[in-house]
This record gives sequence, C-alpha cells and structure tokens, in this order.
Amino acid sequence: MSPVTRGFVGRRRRDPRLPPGQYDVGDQWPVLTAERAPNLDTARWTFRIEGLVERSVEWTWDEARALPRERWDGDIHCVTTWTKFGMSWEGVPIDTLLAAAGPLAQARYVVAHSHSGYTTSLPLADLTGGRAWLAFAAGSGAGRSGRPEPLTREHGGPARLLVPHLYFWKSVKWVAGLRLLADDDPGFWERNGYHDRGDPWAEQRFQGD
Ligand SMILES: Nc1nc2c(c(=O)[nH]1)N[C@H]1C(S)=C(S)[C@@H](COP(=O)(O)O)O[C@H]1N2
Ligand SMILES: [Mo]
Repeated sequence: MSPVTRGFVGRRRRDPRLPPGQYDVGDQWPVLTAERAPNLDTARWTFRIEGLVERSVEWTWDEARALPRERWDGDIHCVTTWTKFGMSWEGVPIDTLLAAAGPLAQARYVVAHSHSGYTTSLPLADLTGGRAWLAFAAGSGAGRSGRPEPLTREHGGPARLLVPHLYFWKSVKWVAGLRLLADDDPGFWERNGYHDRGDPWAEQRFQGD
C-alpha cells in the first residue's frame, strides 16, 4: 500500500460502533463452527447450571421456553475481525437462570459448554447484570424488518449463549449449560491462546492483550 493511499484511509471517518481492528461485515452473517453442528431434538434438550451453586438446576425445553424473554438490539464482534451491526436477539436473561441456582460466594468463573463438546470460559461477572442471555431467536436488520426469528441450526439453534459485550467465541452455540467455578478453567479457544475475557473495546484477542 502506498503512503498516499494509507493517508487517505487514515483520514476516513470510522464508524464509532466499530471496535478497534474490526470491519463491518454488512448484511452477511458468517458461520464459525469448530466442531460438527449437532442436530438437537428439543424433546430431549436440556440446559443445566451446576458447580458452585446452592442447587443444580436443569431446564427442559418447555420449562426454558416458559420463562420470560427479553429482546436485545445491538452489534456482535468476532475475534476474526468481523462485526455485525444492528442485530435483534431474543432470549431468557442469564440472571434469571442464575437466580434459580443461587451462585455461591466463591463462584467467580464459568465454563459454558455445548451439547457438541465446545467449551468457553469467562468471568461469572460477565454473565450477570443484564448482559447475557440464553438466546432462541435472532434477526439481522436485512429483510423481515429485523425481527428475531428462531435460531437456525448453523447459528446455534435451538438455543445458544449470547454475550455480545465480549468477542463472539464466548457465545456458545448449542449451549448445554454453565458450570460455576472458583478458578478459571480455560475453554477451547482460551487453551489455544485466546484471551480469558475477550473485551472487543479493549481488543483483548489473545493471552497477554
Ligand atoms: N459450539 C460452538 N459455539 C461457538 C463456536 C463453535 O465453534 N462451536 N464458535 C464461536 C465463534 S468463534 C463465533 S465468532 C460464534 C459464531 O457464531 P455464528 O456462527 O452464529 O456467527 O460462535 C461461537 N460459538
Ligand atoms: Mo469467532
């Protein structure tokens, strides 16, 4: 790239919704899956919270679907540098589910795991305070007036974790449950050099960032 071009790009106004090092992926919604996408039957689907809790709690599909849902509108950020603006999601607040299990005082970390084996680890505090959901539906602004539609299998349906203030590898597709721990137990990408927290605005991509 010539210095002239670089100067021109440098003067272009950046969308303030774009975290450092990210680009706007537009109408696309890329699929990133490390394992084989499972085909889950909602008749046998469960979601479980266990570990450092007063009581382990497991929800069936019908029980989880009967809980009050919220809508969240905003942007998602993948560590591979794509950002998708203006999504609408629908799900049960993780706060609601945690309240049923009663986290113990020692609980500070969580391993979230999927029905297909993928895991991710993150601070418990990042799943509380109205910032994380057990999501059932998503819409992307383009088409269908952006209304959330049931999650497709490739995007983690029938249900996935949604933690949009962190890089999207923390948002486990086909989520099966949360295990609360006193100490961090790195998940799939965290063991492979990715950051324990993953805040896109602090550009916490890799260990040490
Ligand atoms: N079970 C599972 N969940 C996962 C992944 C995965 O490979 N397996 N990839 C993560 C990554 S890196 C990203 S960016 C998002 C991608 O979600 P999408 O495929 O719906 O865009 O899912 C996250 N959750
Ligand atoms: Mo990602």
